[in-house]
Amino acid sequence: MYPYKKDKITLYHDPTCPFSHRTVLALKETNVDYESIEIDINKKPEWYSHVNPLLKVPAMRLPTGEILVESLFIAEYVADLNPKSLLMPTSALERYKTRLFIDYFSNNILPLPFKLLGLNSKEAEKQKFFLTITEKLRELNNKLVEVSKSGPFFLGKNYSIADIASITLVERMEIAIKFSNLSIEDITGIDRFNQWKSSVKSKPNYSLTVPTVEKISATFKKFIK
Ligand SMILES: N[C@@H](CCC(=O)N[C@@H](CS)C(=O)NCC(=O)O)C(=O)O
Repeated sequence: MYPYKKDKITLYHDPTCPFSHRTVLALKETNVDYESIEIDINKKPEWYSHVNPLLKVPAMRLPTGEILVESLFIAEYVADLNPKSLLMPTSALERYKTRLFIDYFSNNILPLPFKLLGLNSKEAEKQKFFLTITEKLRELNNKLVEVSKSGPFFLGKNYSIADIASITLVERMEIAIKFSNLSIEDITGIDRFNQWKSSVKSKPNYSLTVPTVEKISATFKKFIK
């Protein structure tokens, strides 16, 4: 009916998809042995509707046959499989802060690169929207400072799903900004954000799995108006 590995987790993902990338990072960081099945979202195989009727990636099949969807919930499930990884913190307060941050990020930062790309041909609106991005980055910087002043990760010394959930979209934001002939290099007041970003990007599993700028830029076509 559809391909899967009987005795282990099977991940269906498109390596150029930021949501898929979250799940790959969680699986690799927790050393879960899994089967990777790459799906090109522009040419989904017919059988994929049996994996996820919503036709979205990522999706993850458990050896029991159950299929999990939604990248954040998959990442949290994977973190729970290996609590020692501390990808999901153990303290109730840190778990709360992690979830609150991811919720803030999803509602405030995640949509920015896609909105920017939508303004590509409207120069004045694009410049105006860049001011919003600048403000939002400062706000994000302050959220990072609030939780840990010294970093380098969201929670401080421990890398967690808060980092995994946000970095793959920050990567798209940086590339969308360059693609729009704008630059965040001169933005002041985002030192903690810059420290966080370079620390998360220097995790070996991140560099091993991040798609090239060219591959990410190719996914922007459908957002450009
Ligand atoms: N909220 C979902 C979003 C997943 C999503 O939108 N994935 C995109 C690819 S990045 C997709 O599969 N889109 C379907 C399509 O383009 O046909 C998650 O976090 O897993």
